[in-house]
Amino acid sequence: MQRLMLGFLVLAVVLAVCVGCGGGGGSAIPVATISGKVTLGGYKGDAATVPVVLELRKHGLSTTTATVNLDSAGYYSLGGVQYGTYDLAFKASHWLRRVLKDVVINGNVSGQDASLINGDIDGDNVVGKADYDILQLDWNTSAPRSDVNGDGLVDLIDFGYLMANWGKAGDP
Ligand SMILES: [Ca+2]
Ligand SMILES: [Ca+2]
Repeated sequence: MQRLMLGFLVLAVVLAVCVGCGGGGGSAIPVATISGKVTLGGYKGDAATVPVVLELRKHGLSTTTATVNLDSAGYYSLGGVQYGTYDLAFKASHWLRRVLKDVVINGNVSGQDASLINGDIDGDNVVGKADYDILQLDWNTSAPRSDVNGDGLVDLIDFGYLMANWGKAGDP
């Protein structure tokens, strides 16, 4: 009888271990938090009001997209990122895309900083004529899409940023 009890006990332990290690088919990929600072070029407004779209392009695998909120100093943090090697693509409304390549995540990673170039009003990742056309339409208004420097008015200063960055393209 004791031997039978012992047998059940061993069986129970084996089952418990199996549930712990193999229940999900071994698919539990560890996750980490990435963080850094996004510099919104030429922006006088509050960075905390500008959502940044962060694409996590996992090499040879999927791409997931998250929207990160900056604090007023431009810092962000994103948790739940599966371990792996990624290209991190940052894009915000009227800024060009910036891609940080070959970022290895095998634990929490800080210092993933991106400096974004301003002036892409229509969001096609190039600063040029199409952006100028929209700026003209919004001239002397407070339209956020064309208020490139975030001072509340669409004027010569915003036009100046377009001129300064004219012809530039973001990372693909
Ligand atoms: Ca554009
Ligand atoms: Ca402005």
